[in-house]
Amino acid sequence: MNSLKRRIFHIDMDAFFAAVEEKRRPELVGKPVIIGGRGDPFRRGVVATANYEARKYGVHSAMPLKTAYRLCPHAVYLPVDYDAYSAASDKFKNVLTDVCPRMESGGIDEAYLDITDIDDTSENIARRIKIGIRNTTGLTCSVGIAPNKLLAKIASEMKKPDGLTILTEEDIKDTIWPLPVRKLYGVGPKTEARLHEINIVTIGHIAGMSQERLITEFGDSYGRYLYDAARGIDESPLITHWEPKSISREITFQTDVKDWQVIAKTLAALTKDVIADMVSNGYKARTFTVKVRFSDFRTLTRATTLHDFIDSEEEVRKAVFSCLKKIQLDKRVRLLGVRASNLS
Ligand code: TTP
Ligand code: MG
Repeated sequence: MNSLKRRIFHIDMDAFFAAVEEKRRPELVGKPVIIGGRGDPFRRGVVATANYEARKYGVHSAMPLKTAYRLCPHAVYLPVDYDAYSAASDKFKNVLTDVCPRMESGGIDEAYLDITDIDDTSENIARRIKIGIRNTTGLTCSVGIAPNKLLAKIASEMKKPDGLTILTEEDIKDTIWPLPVRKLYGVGPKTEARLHEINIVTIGHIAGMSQERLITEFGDSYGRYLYDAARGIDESPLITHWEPKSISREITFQTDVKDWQVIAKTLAALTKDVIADMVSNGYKARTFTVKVRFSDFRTLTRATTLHDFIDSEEEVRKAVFSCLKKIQLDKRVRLLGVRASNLS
């Protein structure tokens, strides 16, 4: 039985935006730092995050900046630099996929790993992850380890910052049940308010309710979800990659083209590449789009949607050229593109 149990990690970066800022501006270390809006507490905006220093004053995410200023006027206020945080996010996720390719991104600063098949102890893997992230980004993270995503996410929050928490099914009663209902993934402010109205305050209280009662209160699927979740049951798999929504190719000519023959030949070649991509990935498509950008950068797209999903060269080529026919080629062409979407 034990060998069937999954080992799921949830990794969550500590005070993420603030930590990235502190890393590149060491003079901030030790000071309260609040990131939000344009970094001006006198203008509209909310707190994206605050470092742990600022949290001591009661500042937290989603709080209006002017409230934060009332609580902590001497903090350093900084604007949100999304590009910097997303670069750091890519780096830490690369560390994770190096350790274990079965990774699901949970957002800019969090991810799940399914390490069930990796031949090492959970503690060793966690150590490697923490060291890897520290070496590549200079940042710390907190790791939760559990038999499923639901418990792993609760676990990663339990000892922040730089935490490592392992939860097993045996811990549910003592560790999970005393927590407030909001700590259960999927319970938002509305459900919390409704639960409070019926005197349900902790996760344990939810676990004390019958499935019928939960279904009556919250509907069939959400009621069932709450019944299982309160017991730490979650079979949901990691979603480790996203299916492509479309397959496309485009090309910018070295010099703008007027000759219809060249345009047609190029379009045929792009179409062939798209078909090869579709076939090798096992996709058929129903919608085909041709994009033309003229020398003056005016860009036109024309699409055609068929009744059936297709992948044969003849049919796809026919669909693509029917799109091209709808475009009046009255200027030199700078860029040409083909896209297959509506994939199955
Ligand atoms: P969190 O992981 O919720 O927060 P955190 O990383 O700042 O702090 P902790 O150590 O408790 O994990 O969110 C990650 C980032 O997402 C956070 O740094 C800023 C951003 N964020 C917002 O912009 N608005 C929000 O309301 C929240 C909660 C987060
Ligand atoms: Mg975080």
